[in-house]
Amino acid sequence: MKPYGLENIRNVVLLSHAGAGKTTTAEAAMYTAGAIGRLGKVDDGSSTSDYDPDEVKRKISINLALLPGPWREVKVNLIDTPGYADFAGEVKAALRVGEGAIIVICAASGVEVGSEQVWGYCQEADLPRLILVNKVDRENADFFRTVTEIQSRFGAKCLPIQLPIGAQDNFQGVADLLTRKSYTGSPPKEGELPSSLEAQAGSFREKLVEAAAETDDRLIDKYLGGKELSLEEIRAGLRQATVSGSVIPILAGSALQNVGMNGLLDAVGDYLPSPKERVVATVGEPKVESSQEGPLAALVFKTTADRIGKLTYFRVYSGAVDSNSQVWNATRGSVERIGQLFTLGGKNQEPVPQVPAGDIGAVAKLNVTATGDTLSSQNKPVKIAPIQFPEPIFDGAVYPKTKADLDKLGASLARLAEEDLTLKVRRDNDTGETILSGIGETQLEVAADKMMRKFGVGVKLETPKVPYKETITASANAEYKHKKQSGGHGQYGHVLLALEPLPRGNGNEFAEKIVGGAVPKNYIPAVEKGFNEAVQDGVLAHYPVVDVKATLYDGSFHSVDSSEICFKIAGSQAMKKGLSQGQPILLEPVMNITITVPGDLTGDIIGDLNTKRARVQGMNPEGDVNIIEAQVPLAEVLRYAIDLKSITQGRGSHRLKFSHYEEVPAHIIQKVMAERQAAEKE
Ligand SMILES: Nc1nc2c(ncn2[C@@H]2O[C@H](COP(=O)(O)OP(=O)(O)OP(=O)(O)O)[C@@H](O)[C@H]2O)c(=O)[nH]1
Ligand SMILES: [Mg+2]
Repeated sequence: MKPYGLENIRNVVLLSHAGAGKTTTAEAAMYTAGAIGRLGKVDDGSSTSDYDPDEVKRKISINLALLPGPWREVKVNLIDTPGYADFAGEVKAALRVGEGAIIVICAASGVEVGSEQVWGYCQEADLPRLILVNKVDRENADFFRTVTEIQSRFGAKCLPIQLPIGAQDNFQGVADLLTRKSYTGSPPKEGELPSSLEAQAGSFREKLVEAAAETDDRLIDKYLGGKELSLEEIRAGLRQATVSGSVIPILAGSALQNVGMNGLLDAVGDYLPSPKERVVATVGEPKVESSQEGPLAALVFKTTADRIGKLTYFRVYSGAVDSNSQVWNATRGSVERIGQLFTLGGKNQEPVPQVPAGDIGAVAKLNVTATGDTLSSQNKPVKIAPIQFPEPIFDGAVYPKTKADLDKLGASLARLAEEDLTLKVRRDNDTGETILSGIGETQLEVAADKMMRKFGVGVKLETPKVPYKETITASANAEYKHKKQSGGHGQYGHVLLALEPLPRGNGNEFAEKIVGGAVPKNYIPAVEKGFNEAVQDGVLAHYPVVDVKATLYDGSFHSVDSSEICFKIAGSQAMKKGLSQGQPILLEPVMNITITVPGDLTGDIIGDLNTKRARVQGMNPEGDVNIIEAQVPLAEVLRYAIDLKSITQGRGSHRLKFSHYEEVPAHIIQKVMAERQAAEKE
């Protein structure tokens, strides 16, 4: 592709509810633009952007993908994103580097939860956008019903600039409201506006002309004076209105049948902003000016890792990155060597000598650079605002399948977390499990598949264990005498311990008040060792013991047979006895949970919380949503992300934070102990 000036680049993010047709739209648009030679399909795994084996297998998008193509005088960089909520991190990254968006809405399903979600993202980012009402060819599709629904949810500023000709199995093409031309078939044949659409086209067109006129005093005078605006004037007005967000043009099409894509690409060029028209968000000073001449400023927005190495995706805002050069990573304060640059079209890499301002490129094998970093020049360092990724809310325990898998587990998990910044890895010291946290179950399953495919590491994912603990509720005195006479010299250690419960959260404490050397000073640390060993392994179900104080107050010794090991054994055995006598109980972690849901779902959420032993502590309505605060045992919410999704169809969100340990109620204890026994047998 020839080099393009800043004004002639469009970085456009495709967004939608899962499955509305983003990938198919990207495919058809790039085929129409001549950037790809063959029209691939998601359903048979041949699309350009869902090329990853995980995507082919599941027939959904998982990663953002780039599809650049020339259209008229502009270069369109389409950025296809996943619609599945688990992969929201990719959407956030894509949004950060686009100047405009296309929201795809299915003409049969209408506005869905995910449509509202991505609409919210665009509002937050103040991103100019188009709406494509896709799948007009489908059974039950209705363009006009969908437009009414869009307008009632998102406002009357959403205005069709096209109408479909026919619908469902009789869908033929689209009519342009401004030019009054029709485009039917694939590839499209140009014709006149069908007379059957005349009346509707007239009233929709009037709204567009009015919206265009309102952007400019001269145009509004002309319009109110009853004069016709020229096509150029209407387009210029609509462009300004779309860039400022006061109009959101709606288009119609069927990506699957490759119908309506010319109009879509035209609209991208005509109405969406170029890189020059958007302010670059930076951290502090200096600001970054979108320009080809300025010092380098580029943001790394994605990193992929495999056995061979890393591939880094970056977006240039100012200056240019050259192949085989050096840049300054301003985030790390370090030089980075740049090898051969590429532009990407799905998985296809095309080597290029330079990636200029406004454009997107990739480079392999960077040393220090990670997603979110800014590449700049060393004498004029700048920092571009990093990407805000969603926080992980769903945990899975990762178990290696074999010993060899165990050895490579840590390193390969670290690589995955480097690729996907919504994945976090930690070790739970209480349960000894390696915990992988993310946005949802599917994301973790994909991560497990990737570990096998990319690094050859086999893992099983399980629901994390609850870190139960044990404690006592009554004081108890316990005595243990360890005495053995076996041949040579014997073994002797004898201690008396006083156990008492401590308040929750205090931890364990060991004390001694030996008088008259009943236990010699040099053996006391050994008794404490025994104590420490015993509290690792409770008497109820082998969980760690907490909040117990033991005081060594008496004992006896033998001048020949006593040894440290004997006193350790005595200490530990006395503890075991004492714990059994102290009316032991099981403790479980209780979490603070904050749930945000649309107000009308509050009742369902509370009903569900009531089945989960939760205590609701507050409700704070804020606009349309209700924020519910509660305390709930961890054991009940290990898979809450999944429950919440099914109760709210994805319209809720939640956060969990550890609060404190609390006694497990009697009717649950038996269950926990039985599970523990079963697990230990295994
Ligand atoms: N009838 C019809 N089906 C379509 C059209 N566009 C896409 N589809 C089908 O809808 C399904 C989903 O299409 P995709 O392009 O994968 O949708 P997506 O939005 O990229 O999906 P995710 O990335 O997983 O969110 C596939 O089976 C497509 O063949 C269309 O215009 N008409
Ligand atoms: Mg897709």
